[in-house]
Amino acid sequence: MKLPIVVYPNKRLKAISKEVTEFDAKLHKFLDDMYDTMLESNGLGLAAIQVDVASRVLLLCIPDDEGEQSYDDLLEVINPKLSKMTGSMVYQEGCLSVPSFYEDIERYEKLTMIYFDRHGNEKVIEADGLLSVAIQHEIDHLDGKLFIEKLPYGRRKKFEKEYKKLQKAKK
Ligand code: Y12
Ligand code: CO
Repeated sequence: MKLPIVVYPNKRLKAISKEVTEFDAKLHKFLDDMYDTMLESNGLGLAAIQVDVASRVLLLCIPDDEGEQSYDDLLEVINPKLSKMTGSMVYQEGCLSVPSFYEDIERYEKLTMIYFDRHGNEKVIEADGLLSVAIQHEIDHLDGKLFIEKLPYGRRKKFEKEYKKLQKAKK
Protein backbone atom coordinates (compact mmCIF):
# COMPACT_ATOMS: atom_id res chain seq x y z
CA MET A 1 0.00 0.00 0.00
CA LYS A 2 1.39 3.38 -1.07
CA LEU A 3 1.64 5.91 1.79
CA PRO A 4 1.42 9.72 1.42
CA ILE A 5 4.82 11.46 1.35
CA VAL A 6 5.52 14.41 3.67
CA VAL A 7 7.01 17.29 1.66
CA TYR A 8 9.17 20.31 2.59
CA PRO A 9 8.51 22.72 4.34
CA ASN A 10 6.40 20.43 6.59
CA LYS A 11 8.02 20.63 10.08
CA ARG A 12 7.48 16.88 10.65
CA LEU A 13 10.60 16.35 8.55
CA LYS A 14 12.61 17.95 11.40
CA ALA A 15 11.65 15.21 13.90
CA ILE A 16 14.45 13.12 15.44
CA SER A 17 13.41 9.52 14.82
CA LYS A 18 13.42 6.95 17.64
CA GLU A 19 15.14 3.54 17.68
CA VAL A 20 13.05 0.50 16.77
CA THR A 21 12.63 -1.99 19.65
CA GLU A 22 10.04 -4.45 18.24
CA PHE A 23 10.92 -6.48 15.13
CA ASP A 24 7.37 -7.75 14.68
CA ALA A 25 4.63 -8.18 12.04
CA LYS A 26 3.66 -4.50 12.36
CA LEU A 27 7.23 -3.48 11.41
CA HIS A 28 7.20 -5.95 8.48
CA LYS A 29 3.92 -4.53 7.11
CA PHE A 30 5.34 -0.99 7.48
CA LEU A 31 8.52 -1.98 5.59
CA ASP A 32 6.39 -3.49 2.79
CA ASP A 33 4.31 -0.27 2.59
CA MET A 34 7.51 1.83 2.50
CA TYR A 35 8.77 -0.32 -0.38
CA ASP A 36 5.53 0.20 -2.37
CA THR A 37 5.73 3.94 -1.65
CA MET A 38 9.38 4.22 -2.73
CA LEU A 39 8.96 2.27 -5.98
CA GLU A 40 5.64 3.85 -6.99
CA SER A 41 7.22 7.30 -6.43
CA ASN A 42 10.35 6.41 -8.48
CA GLY A 43 12.60 6.78 -5.42
CA LEU A 44 15.96 5.17 -4.75
CA GLY A 45 15.65 5.68 -1.01
CA LEU A 46 13.05 6.50 1.62
CA ALA A 47 13.21 7.19 5.37
CA ALA A 48 10.26 6.47 7.69
CA ILE A 49 9.81 10.15 8.63
CA GLN A 50 9.05 10.86 4.95
CA VAL A 51 5.82 8.90 5.49
CA ASP A 52 5.27 10.56 8.91
CA VAL A 53 6.64 7.77 11.11
CA ALA A 54 9.49 8.89 13.41
CA SER A 55 11.30 5.52 13.61
CA ARG A 56 14.93 4.84 12.66
CA VAL A 57 14.00 2.90 9.53
CA LEU A 58 15.12 3.50 5.95
CA LEU A 59 15.06 1.71 2.61
CA LEU A 60 17.50 1.89 -0.28
CA CYS A 61 17.24 0.31 -3.70
CA ILE A 62 20.11 1.40 -5.94
CA PRO A 63 19.71 0.55 -9.66
CA ASP A 64 22.19 -1.88 -11.26
CA ASP A 65 24.52 -1.05 -14.19
CA GLU A 66 21.56 -1.42 -16.61
CA GLY A 67 19.53 1.09 -14.54
CA GLU A 68 17.18 -1.65 -13.27
CA GLN A 69 15.90 -1.51 -9.68
CA SER A 70 15.55 -5.07 -8.43
CA TYR A 71 14.00 -6.41 -5.19
CA ASP A 72 17.26 -8.39 -4.72
CA ASP A 73 19.10 -5.08 -4.24
CA LEU A 74 16.65 -3.78 -1.63
CA LEU A 75 18.34 -2.80 1.62
CA GLU A 76 16.05 -2.57 4.67
CA VAL A 77 17.96 -0.67 7.32
CA ILE A 78 16.93 -0.35 10.97
CA ASN A 79 18.79 1.57 13.73
CA PRO A 80 21.87 2.29 11.55
CA LYS A 81 25.23 3.52 12.89
CA LEU A 82 28.05 4.82 10.67
CA SER A 83 31.81 4.42 11.13
CA LYS A 84 35.07 4.56 9.11
CA MET A 85 33.92 7.51 6.97
CA THR A 86 36.67 8.47 4.52
CA GLY A 87 37.23 10.59 1.41
CA SER A 88 34.78 12.99 -0.16
CA MET A 89 32.65 13.13 -3.29
CA VAL A 90 30.07 15.41 -4.84
CA TYR A 91 26.79 13.98 -6.17
CA GLN A 92 23.65 15.63 -7.49
CA GLU A 93 21.06 14.61 -4.90
CA GLY A 94 17.29 14.57 -5.04
CA CYS A 95 14.65 13.77 -2.42
CA LEU A 96 11.02 12.66 -2.66
CA SER A 97 10.25 15.20 0.11
CA VAL A 98 11.74 18.06 -1.95
CA PRO A 99 10.15 17.33 -5.34
CA SER A 100 11.70 18.59 -8.58
CA PHE A 101 15.00 19.84 -7.03
CA TYR A 102 18.44 18.37 -7.50
CA GLU A 103 21.59 19.93 -6.01
CA ASP A 104 25.29 19.04 -5.82
CA ILE A 105 26.13 17.96 -2.27
CA GLU A 106 29.48 16.89 -0.79
CA ARG A 107 29.51 13.67 1.27
CA TYR A 108 31.97 11.01 2.48
CA GLU A 109 33.02 8.71 -0.34
CA LYS A 110 33.28 5.52 1.74
CA LEU A 111 31.79 4.33 5.01
CA THR A 112 30.85 1.31 7.06
CA MET A 113 27.30 0.91 8.35
CA ILE A 114 26.12 -1.40 11.14
CA TYR A 115 22.35 -1.92 11.19
CA PHE A 116 19.58 -4.43 11.88
CA ASP A 117 17.43 -6.23 9.32
CA ARG A 118 13.65 -6.74 9.70
CA HIS A 119 14.22 -9.81 11.91
CA GLY A 120 16.54 -7.99 14.34
CA ASN A 121 19.74 -9.58 12.97
CA GLU A 122 22.81 -7.32 13.10
CA LYS A 123 24.44 -6.65 9.69
CA VAL A 124 27.50 -4.77 8.46
CA ILE A 125 27.95 -3.23 5.04
CA GLU A 126 30.84 -1.34 3.48
CA ALA A 127 29.64 1.23 0.95
CA ASP A 128 31.16 3.62 -1.53
CA GLY A 129 29.95 5.86 -4.36
CA LEU A 130 26.20 6.26 -4.86
CA LEU A 131 25.29 3.77 -2.10
CA SER A 132 27.46 5.69 0.40
CA VAL A 133 25.86 9.02 -0.63
CA ALA A 134 22.32 7.59 -0.44
CA ILE A 135 23.00 6.05 3.02
CA GLN A 136 24.20 9.43 4.35
CA HIS A 137 21.20 11.23 2.78
CA GLU A 138 18.72 8.79 4.39
CA ILE A 139 20.43 8.75 7.82
CA ASP A 140 20.24 12.57 7.81
CA HIS A 141 16.43 12.18 7.53
CA LEU A 142 16.47 10.09 10.75
CA ASP A 143 18.16 13.07 12.44
CA GLY A 144 15.66 15.59 11.03
CA LYS A 145 17.99 16.97 8.37
CA LEU A 146 17.42 17.57 4.64
CA PHE A 147 20.08 17.79 1.91
CA ILE A 148 19.09 21.40 1.17
CA GLU A 149 20.44 22.37 4.63
CA LYS A 150 23.92 21.57 3.31
CA LEU A 151 23.69 24.18 0.55
CA PRO A 152 25.79 27.34 0.82
CA TYR A 153 23.80 30.49 1.80
CA GLY A 154 23.36 31.87 -1.75
CA ARG A 155 22.23 28.58 -3.27
CA ARG A 156 19.82 27.98 -0.38
CA LYS A 157 18.22 31.42 -0.86
CA LYS A 158 17.82 30.73 -4.58
CA PHE A 159 16.32 27.32 -3.84
CA GLU A 160 13.77 28.78 -1.34
CA LYS A 161 12.65 31.37 -3.90
CA GLU A 162 12.26 28.84 -6.72
CA TYR A 163 10.63 26.23 -4.48
CA LYS A 164 8.01 28.71 -3.20
CA LYS A 165 7.22 29.71 -6.79
CA LEU A 166 6.83 26.07 -7.81
CA GLN A 167 4.60 25.25 -4.80
CA LYS A 168 2.38 28.25 -5.65
CA ALA A 169 2.10 27.13 -9.30
CA LYS A 170 1.04 23.63 -8.17
CA LYS A 171 -1.93 25.02 -6.14
C1 Y12 B 1 21.54 10.50 -3.91
C2 Y12 B 1 21.03 10.85 -2.69
C3 Y12 B 1 19.90 10.25 -2.22
C4 Y12 B 1 19.29 9.27 -2.94
C5 Y12 B 1 18.07 8.56 -2.46
C6 Y12 B 1 16.90 9.41 -2.11
N1 Y12 B 1 16.38 10.19 -3.20
C7 Y12 B 1 15.43 9.77 -4.06
O1 Y12 B 1 15.05 8.63 -4.05
C8 Y12 B 1 14.86 10.79 -4.97
C9 Y12 B 1 13.85 10.51 -5.78
C10 Y12 B 1 13.16 11.48 -6.62
C11 Y12 B 1 12.22 11.02 -7.53
C12 Y12 B 1 11.50 11.89 -8.33
O2 Y12 B 1 10.49 11.43 -9.14
C13 Y12 B 1 10.72 11.15 -10.48
O3 Y12 B 1 11.82 11.23 -10.96
C14 Y12 B 1 9.56 10.65 -11.26
C15 Y12 B 1 11.74 13.24 -8.26
O4 Y12 B 1 11.07 14.08 -9.18
C16 Y12 B 1 10.05 14.87 -8.78
O5 Y12 B 1 9.75 14.95 -7.62
C17 Y12 B 1 9.33 15.64 -9.83
C18 Y12 B 1 12.66 13.73 -7.35
C19 Y12 B 1 13.37 12.84 -6.51
C20 Y12 B 1 19.80 8.92 -4.16
C21 Y12 B 1 20.93 9.54 -4.64
CO1 CO C 1 15.40 12.43 1.06
